[in-house]
Amino acid sequence: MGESADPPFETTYKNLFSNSPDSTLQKDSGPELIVEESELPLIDLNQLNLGDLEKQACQKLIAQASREWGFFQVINHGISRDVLETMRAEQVKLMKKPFLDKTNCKDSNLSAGSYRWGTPSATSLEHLSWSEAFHVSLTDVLGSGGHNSLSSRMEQFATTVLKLAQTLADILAEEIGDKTCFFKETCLASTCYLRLNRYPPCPLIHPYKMFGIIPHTDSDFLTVLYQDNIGGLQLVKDGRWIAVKPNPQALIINIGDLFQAWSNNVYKSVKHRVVANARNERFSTAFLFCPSSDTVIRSRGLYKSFSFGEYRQQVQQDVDVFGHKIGLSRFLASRRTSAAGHTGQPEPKLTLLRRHVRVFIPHSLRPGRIIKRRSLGPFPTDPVHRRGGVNGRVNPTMWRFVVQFTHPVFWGSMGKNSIYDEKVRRIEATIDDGGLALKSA
Ligand SMILES: O=C(O)CCC(=O)C(=O)O
Repeated sequence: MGESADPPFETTYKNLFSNSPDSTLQKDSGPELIVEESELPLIDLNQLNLGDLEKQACQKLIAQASREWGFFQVINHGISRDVLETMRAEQVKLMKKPFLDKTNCKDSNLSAGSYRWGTPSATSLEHLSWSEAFHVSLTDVLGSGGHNSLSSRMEQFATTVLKLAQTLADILAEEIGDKTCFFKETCLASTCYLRLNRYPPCPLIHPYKMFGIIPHTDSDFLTVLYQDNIGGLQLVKDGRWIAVKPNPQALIINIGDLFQAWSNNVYKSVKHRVVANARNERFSTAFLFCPSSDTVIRSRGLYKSFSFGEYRQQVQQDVDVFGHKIGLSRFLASRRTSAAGHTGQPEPKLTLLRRHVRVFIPHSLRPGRIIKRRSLGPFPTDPVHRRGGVNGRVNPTMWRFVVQFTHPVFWGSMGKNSIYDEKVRRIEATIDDGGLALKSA
């Protein structure tokens, strides 16, 4: 009998299934994931090659869709069917390998840690992504000279899609009055990523109650997505989730967090998710248009300047501590103006009350829990979290807990979340008028 290609979702997450109230498993309850299907704005990029009028009209459509939807589809995008289909064939071959070979990145020449599946920090079924992916830095595949067909197909796909991404980014910049070389200088083949996604069928619970990928925004400038025709991608439009109808001729483009910050919120990085499917597996390939880590993203006022490296580190820290990404709101300039001492303005007065504070121990950092580091951790002095990416166990005698202030007035001195390490088994927080006392036991 051949070894299974599917990750062991059911055994690894059995506690989530058994802890889930029966109601979550039933059809009529749990998150409502069946939503109305809609056509994304469809833009014919051939218009860019015609006269000035057609070109300008096309540029305006791209900017309008990025402002109003954060998502659109393009046809006549210049990526040949052959490049797309051969990429997909190699992706399918890779994903059909035995699970253990994928976890070891065996035979694929990809860096250890490229393979991800499920959601290690999930504490309930609503936090679980029923999918597996290779998250590939293009430095792993560039100049591969065709040393295996997977690398050479990825290189061919990525270098072609990069040109499309640069064209779109330049248009979006020009449409907000900033004709710039910024994207050509900072987003290079070597700084971008490919994400090869597979969504195995999910026969377990009522499948349309399960996420293939949980709701998120992308942490890049923009994403170019090549999906098959199974469907399942959904996004938020005007406060409602809508389902994207697959179009086999089109590539999907979506704005990421960096573009939202860079454009000072003109273009929208919109939440999206994928819904699991009971019968069919689904594949998608995402090209993530990213700058180098030290590139500074300057917004025109709404956000403070931050480097891409800082952004990613903050996202990773939030995922470790809270189990989910917090994203751009971490970098709002107004946070700085409310911080003590930065503005010279007196801090608004507010008495600290019970409702302004939450004290908790993040599930992902419970004592003894095994964690797998993927990148530079937020707590570099802790042996588990030191630089370089190691697997380890959270120190079983040391508890990390978080005091979260829910009102920005208190963020000045402490930050929104203050993290403490204590040799304790119990934390008690006493909040009296104007004061917070933490007692450990
Ligand atoms: O598979 C899709 O349609 C979306 C993929 C996605 O959101 C991601 O890879 O972050």
